[in-house]
Amino acid sequence: MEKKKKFFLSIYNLGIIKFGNFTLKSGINSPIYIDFRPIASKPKLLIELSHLLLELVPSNKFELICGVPYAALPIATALSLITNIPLIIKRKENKGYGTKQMIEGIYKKGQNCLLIEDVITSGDSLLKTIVDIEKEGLIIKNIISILDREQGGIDNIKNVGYKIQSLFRIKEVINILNDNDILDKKKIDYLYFFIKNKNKKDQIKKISYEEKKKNISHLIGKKLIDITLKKKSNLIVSLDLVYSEKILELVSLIGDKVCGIKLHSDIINDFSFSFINTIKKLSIKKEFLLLEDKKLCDINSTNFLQLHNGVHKILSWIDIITVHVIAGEHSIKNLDLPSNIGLITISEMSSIGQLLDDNYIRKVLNISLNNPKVIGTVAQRKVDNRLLLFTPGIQLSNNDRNNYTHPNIVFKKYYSDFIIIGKAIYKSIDPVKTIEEYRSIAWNAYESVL
Ligand code: 5IU
Repeated sequence: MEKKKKFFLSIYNLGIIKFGNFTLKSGINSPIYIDFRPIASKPKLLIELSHLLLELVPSNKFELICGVPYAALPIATALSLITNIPLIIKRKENKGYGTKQMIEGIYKKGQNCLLIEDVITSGDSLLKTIVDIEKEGLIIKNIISILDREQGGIDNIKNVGYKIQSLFRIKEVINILNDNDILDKKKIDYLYFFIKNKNKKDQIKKISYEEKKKNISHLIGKKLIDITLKKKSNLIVSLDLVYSEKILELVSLIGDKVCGIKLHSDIINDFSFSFINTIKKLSIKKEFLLLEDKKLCDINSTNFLQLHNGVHKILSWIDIITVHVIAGEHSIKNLDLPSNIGLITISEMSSIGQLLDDNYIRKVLNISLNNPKVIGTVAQRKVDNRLLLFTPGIQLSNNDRNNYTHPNIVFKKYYSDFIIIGKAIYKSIDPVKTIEEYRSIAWNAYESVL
């Protein structure tokens, strides 16, 4: 048997492939999860792997070795020990203090580096590592991955000008398992079916509001889409103003151009239920939903108390409320929410230096998909099509300093369903003109992706 195949069978026995239902970084589900970490506990296999990798790129070609954290770290270390080529360590996140250095080790600007990745899917995490290494003045000469999930990652990396090779491809690996009768036929057929049908370049497809409505079971999610389609507006305006009169004035002007108005009721100095009655009436007359950006973030019992008590009595008037699920899935279960109130989780924030990383985001998406009260999530990336995607941090005049993004980018790049806009509207000298400008740009951006 070919050396490579034999090697694969020995690592397969370590449990590197798990079958089930897994949520990947993007929130999409996959029936397989591949994890090369167990090899780190088998020194002989690690050395064998290093020799196989060296057949792809001869060691005289590079001066440094780096592994994409964490899974590729032991592999990169083994390669370094075998070849006597120095290792550099890429941090997953900076230490948060001191030099904020992302690369550790001894190196000089201009040296060329071999980069090792364990599994390549879309190539996104690899691209982030490339940026960090190049920032240090190093040159990425070659990249090797152990397994290519054949989901477009290799092409994405090649398209931006890098040389990349993979030791195994997913199809090849399934063939090996099939040829050696390792898995029952049903599982093999399912895997072939999965890679044939789902392993497209970009697994999350842009779907229309009509299609999305079919995916969303929550009443309020469906209602939001209906309003959007009727008004041809995917705008949610955040009226972060501190006096109710100002808020009502703007709602009267722009209410018929938006699908939602978002409030922070706790910043309103003269909050009253007569204000709530008026805005609620306006929301019915002008057809928009009311969102309270409460960002509940506590343990379940406190979230429950905050929802059902307090001076703002939010459950009596909101349609949608935002939640952080930092306290885990139970924090948003059994909150005794009426069926006409939906939750929006916060997967990712728009602010520079926000602390929510890929791992956290993946877990929030998973929780969101499994809680029927959740209609969608806030994020700055594509998410599973069973969730509505809300994206804040939007302005037409964006620049590096303010970190705002143009609507065209979020609809085209993230497939956002709704954009949340604050200052651009409530600080505008002509909000009526500005809202129409945003509405038409955002609607055209949505339509252009379909
Ligand atoms: N908001 C963000 N970013 C986020 C989340 C919420 O800006 O990641 I989660 C809120 C804050 C503000 C509104 O209420 O959305 C955006 O207002 P501006 O467009 O003025 O930045």
